Amino acid sequence: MPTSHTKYDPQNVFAKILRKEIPCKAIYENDFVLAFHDIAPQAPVHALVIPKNPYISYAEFAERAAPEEIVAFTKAVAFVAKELGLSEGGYRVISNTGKDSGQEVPHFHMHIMGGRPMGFMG
Ligand code: DGP
Repeated sequence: MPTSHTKYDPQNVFAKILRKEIPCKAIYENDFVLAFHDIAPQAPVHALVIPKNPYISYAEFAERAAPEEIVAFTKAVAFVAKELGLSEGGYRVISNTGKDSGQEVPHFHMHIMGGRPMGFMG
């Protein structure tokens, strides 16, 4: 179900991954972010990058995160895409924000998808 949370839910699945209560296939980690493979990939390569701090959505991240955190996050997305071998073929980054977008996990995350040609939406 798409989420319409207004208060951060510490029991969301990505919060549990950050607390290592459930496993993930990690790709990269630094002080600000964790990157891991999506459990239900929509492309040959499908990774997620999440901030370690608790933001519900892109909107909240953009509004509340410190500039150094935003810079670190942005650079981590590009770094992970490169590490996953997507530099040459290119890739898509997308973040669903709020219920109309279909966002399911109420912890801000950026999808990185690549490894196949993608149409406008799918
Ligand atoms: P969104 O619809 O933008 O909220 O995308 C949530 C993504 O999270 C979706 O592509 C599936 C992925 N996902 C959900 N639960 C888990 C999990 O437990 N582990 C991993 N690695 N990914 C998950």
